[in-house]
Amino acid sequence: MRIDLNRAAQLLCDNDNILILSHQNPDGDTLGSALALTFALRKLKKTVSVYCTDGFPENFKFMYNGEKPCIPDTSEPYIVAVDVASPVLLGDKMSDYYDKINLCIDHHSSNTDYAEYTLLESDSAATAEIILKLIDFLGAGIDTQIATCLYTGISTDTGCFRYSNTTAQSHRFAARLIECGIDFSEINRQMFEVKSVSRIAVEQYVLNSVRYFHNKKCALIYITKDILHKTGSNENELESLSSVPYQIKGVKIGITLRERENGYKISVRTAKSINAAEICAQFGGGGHLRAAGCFINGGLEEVIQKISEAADKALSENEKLKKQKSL
Ligand SMILES: [Mn+2]
Repeated sequence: MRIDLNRAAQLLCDNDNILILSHQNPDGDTLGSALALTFALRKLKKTVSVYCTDGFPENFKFMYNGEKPCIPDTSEPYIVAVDVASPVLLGDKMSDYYDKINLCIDHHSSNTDYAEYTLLESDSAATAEIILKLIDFLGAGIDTQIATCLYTGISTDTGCFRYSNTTAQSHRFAARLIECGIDFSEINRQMFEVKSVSRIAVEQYVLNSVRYFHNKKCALIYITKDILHKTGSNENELESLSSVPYQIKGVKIGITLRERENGYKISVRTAKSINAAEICAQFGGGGHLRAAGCFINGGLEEVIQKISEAADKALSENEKLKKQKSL
């Protein structure tokens, strides 16, 4: 059942033993939201545990500050999921909890309404924005630690206030959190600039092997298992790498290949006038107008040829259309 902020605050007030869950492969928003809510509820003298199936990653240390992921083994807690659009995102090991979520707080319009109660605000750029409002309703107050967690959630989900999901509210909340005395420049440095040695090594490989097609209007990068092995990096370190080819000036189709069992997982980003989902649909994939994905069976060169031909065709058709329009 969908509920509003007031009702969600009431439900939290009515329970004293609370477990807060983040989604697997945690990002700044799910962890920042879970930790901020944990710290705020403890200020109201509640017993609160916070858990994520993949633990708390090292790069978010400044948020959790010694807090450890924990599921209480005594009593039945009131279970709250934050930033979790679907129960499977809690992770395989959490399958016992899929139908036991009492309250879900989320901003994904794709939320499957799996929880008993759902507080959903899809116009919020981050769940952390909803948590901020909820903490206000609860009257718990926002200290520097809570502000650090909330700011991290908003900043990471908006790509440091650059993505189109960023709203005036995101900026207003950020301003308020900055007034709490957080070290926002260090947070953003940690979240957007600092990279591990192995990540830099992967980038080096990838940038050295960019391929261009169709008068450099299409750029393609690939990450093979061999590259991961050579650089000592893992899948988690590849985040945002797929935006690299589309960053190149003049490129209208950016393609990223990642090696999987028997083939390559492909992500396609496109300029406004080109349909990424249409390109991927030719290979049984899909997605959005400007960002889509698919899987192609085969070896590296074979897969590159197939996807680059599809891109080439899309670019040619687009040029034809443009010509017709200008005639
Ligand atoms: Mn989020």
